[in-house]
Amino acid sequence: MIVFIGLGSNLENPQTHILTAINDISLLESMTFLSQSSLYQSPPMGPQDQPDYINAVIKIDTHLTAHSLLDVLQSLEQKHGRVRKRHWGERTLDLDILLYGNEVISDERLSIPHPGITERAFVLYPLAEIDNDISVPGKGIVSTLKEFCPLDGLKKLEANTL
Ligand code: ROI
Repeated sequence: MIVFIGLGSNLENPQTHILTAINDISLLESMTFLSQSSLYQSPPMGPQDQPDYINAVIKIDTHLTAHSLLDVLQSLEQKHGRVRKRHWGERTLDLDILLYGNEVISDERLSIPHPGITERAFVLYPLAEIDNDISVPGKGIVSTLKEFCPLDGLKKLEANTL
């Protein structure tokens, strides 16, 4: 299954958290790393009294079910000492399953496609950088969705290495 994962961090050197998380994921035997977007910086969505976020999106291939993949990603978040201080507040590492093939999944643990995709520039622009033609089930094509989504201060970072 082709899967797109969104990464976000705004605590304790966020760029390092994102880059090491991408590296960790690329080393997992349960998935094949296919490609990644650039790193992006964006003002916080939610409470404004928190640092800017670093965001990126990666594309993988995996035989894991969406729920097994979520387990793997959540243990990686824990490994990065995930702290979540408040609702919509700062976090060391956030890993979201954005798209799981063309499947629509809705239960207590998962909402796929991720409900924020269409409104969040920090998800949509990195997705479009990987592939403009990605289809979001029930929503449309990424390049079209992007036209209706203002940048909201999103900036592509030039240096993407540690
Ligand atoms: N805001 C930005 N810019 N980037 C994120 O990854 C992000 N993640 C979140 C909330 C708190 C909604 N705000 C965010 O979970």
